[in-house]
Amino acid sequence: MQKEATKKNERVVEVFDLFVKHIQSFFDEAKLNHEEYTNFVNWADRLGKTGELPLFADVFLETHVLRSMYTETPGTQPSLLGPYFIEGSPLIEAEADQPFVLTQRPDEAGEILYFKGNVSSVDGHPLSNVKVEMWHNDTDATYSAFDSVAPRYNLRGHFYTDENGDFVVKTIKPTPYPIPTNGPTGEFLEYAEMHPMRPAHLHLMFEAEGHETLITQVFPDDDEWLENDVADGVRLDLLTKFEDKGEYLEASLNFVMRKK
Ligand code: MBD
Ligand code: FE
Repeated sequence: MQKEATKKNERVVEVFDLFVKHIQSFFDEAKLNHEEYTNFVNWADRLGKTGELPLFADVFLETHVLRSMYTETPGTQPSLLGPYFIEGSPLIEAEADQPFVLTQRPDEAGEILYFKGNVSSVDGHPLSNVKVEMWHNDTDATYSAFDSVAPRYNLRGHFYTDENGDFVVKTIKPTPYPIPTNGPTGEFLEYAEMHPMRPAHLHLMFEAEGHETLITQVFPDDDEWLENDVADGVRLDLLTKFEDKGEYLEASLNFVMRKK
């Protein structure tokens, strides 16, 4: 016990020292004067008080952590968890050969989307009974539980892959997402004359025995914001065609999980 606690504290101290050191060298490099320093602290205070700290971090920093972790290793590329995941989504069940239904409002606006996935391990064999968590936004571009009038878990749920590692979800097509521009995160975009858009995306999280949890996203391959996602979350192997079948759209992607 004692030993583990010491080890853990060492890691915290190591990381904290680096954090302070690098913020100090950021101040040096930016040649921040005292007034600018005070502005910075006030801005950070607003970031916290408005609840935008996770948004700012996930838009401007999260992709950096992911890229340094994974770019060279085989398996599906992870992408951003983002600020809009919430715990406690409903378990969605379905009759055999029926899709898992993510929409909770009978009149949910949007194009109906059937999304098919297969989950396998890096060694090639399919993974059955993988917990798949899925969430995405609606046609107003809002996420349930955040600035949305929809039920808390609308367009959110989890389910399990079948014996072949397959799953099919019935939902609606997600919408390109403008990050809020009226708060401390978006104000920089205006100064820099940058747009606030993320391409439309599905969020997915996979949990399987003996494997690293895979947190990723899926993007329609014709989205207009793919090449300049404000949060830089797009990876080539996460693009897929959302095929127009007349009454609905159909898309699919295979996911490959890394062993622990
Ligand atoms: C999102 O919907 C998102 O997924 C990320 C990573 C950042 C901001 C909004
Ligand atoms: Fe998102």
